[in-house]
Amino acid sequence: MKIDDLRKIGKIEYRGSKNKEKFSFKHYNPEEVIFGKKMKDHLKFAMSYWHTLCAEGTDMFGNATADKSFQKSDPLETYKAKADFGFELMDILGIDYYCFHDVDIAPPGKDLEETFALFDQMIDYLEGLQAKHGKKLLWATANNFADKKFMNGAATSPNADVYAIAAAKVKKTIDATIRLRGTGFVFWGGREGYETLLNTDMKKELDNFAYFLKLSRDYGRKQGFKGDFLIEPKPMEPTKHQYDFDTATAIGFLRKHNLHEDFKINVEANHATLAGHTFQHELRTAAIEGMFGSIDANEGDPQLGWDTDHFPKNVYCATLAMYEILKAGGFKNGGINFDAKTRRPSNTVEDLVLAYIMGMDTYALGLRKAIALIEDGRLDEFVQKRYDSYNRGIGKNIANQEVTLEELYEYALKAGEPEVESGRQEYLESIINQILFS
Ligand code: XLS
Ligand code: NI
Ligand code: NI
Repeated sequence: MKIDDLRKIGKIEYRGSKNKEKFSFKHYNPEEVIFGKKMKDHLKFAMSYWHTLCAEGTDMFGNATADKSFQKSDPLETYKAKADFGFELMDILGIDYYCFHDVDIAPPGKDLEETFALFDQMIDYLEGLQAKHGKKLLWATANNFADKKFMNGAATSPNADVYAIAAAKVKKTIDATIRLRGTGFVFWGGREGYETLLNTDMKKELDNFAYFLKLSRDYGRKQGFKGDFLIEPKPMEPTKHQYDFDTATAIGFLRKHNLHEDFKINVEANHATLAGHTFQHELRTAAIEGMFGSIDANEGDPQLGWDTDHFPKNVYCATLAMYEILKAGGFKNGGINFDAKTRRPSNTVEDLVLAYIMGMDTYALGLRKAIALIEDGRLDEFVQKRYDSYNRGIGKNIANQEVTLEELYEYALKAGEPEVESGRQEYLESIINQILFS
């Protein structure tokens, strides 16, 4: 890939939904004020460093299809060229934020010390680019899953030296997050789980993991990090079973270990479906616990069934996601990170730009439609009415938690057979279609 190809495309502008110019936004109009805020502030789009600037299209059966060396051979120069390309890509798309793993931004050294020194040089470089291009760090994370040493886990490794190295990488990445004024720090536990219980002390692993999160939280707060620590749940892949299985599991774990004040959830769409949930379910679960933080926007392929990280195109799903997000009060420290990659044969700079345009337009349209649903009011009104029995009489006592089991017993004996009303699912689904397609 060449930066000149990016410059040839130039800045992507909003041209409205009828326009056929492929390098234009059809729905995303960043400065437009809707529902009290600019679209860009509702959506807070972020570029994922790993998919965009590092991944070259390899899979289990095939070699790279996209060259991301950016015409450099020296390792440090290559990583600077990656960064240059990334910041210009964000410029032409009008993306204000980015997210990275420690290993995405700098080349590895011969040992940990040299690796950290190279990392520091690249943090200086990124700090310069942020100032030059007016970009911000949404979140960073430590990649404690790819290297061979993490094959049995990192914070859940049976090997204490591996645990220490994982902790050192987290410390280094928290320091970088603070320097780059990032508002989030993510833990995604790709190897924090097990392949078989036959070799696993699950209790020890979970306790060690909780302690790891506590140490990281305490260190970050001591250094003045004011943003969110985030858990990104995923049920499986690469491990057979991941401990952060889904949002409810992660929240239970955080509460048990008294970490819930500092941690929130980074919900990924494709991880929700892998866990057998909808994205909407995961967002609602986080929101009702006051722990909704950020999202990784992507989608899976229903026929494939793993974390394929497609760029999001499903407006139905994006609408329901934005509906939940608006109802949760919108993003504060979080945003929409495109944890997504183009398909392997979509291997040009043009493909990358077109994929981001589609993803951003999908969420922009989702936002517009979610607002329309809220303003329409029929869904809210229906749900409110459906639970109306809790606003009076015995229902009110239940809602206020002012009733005994004996009182309910007496009441039930006198109440007679209740008239239970229809859930009206098909009608409600038709409202969504009406809002989406008219
Ligand atoms: C992988 C995860 C990963 C995290 C960051 O499935 O989505 O990309 O977002 O480590
Ligand atoms: Ni992710
Ligand atoms: Ni993922």
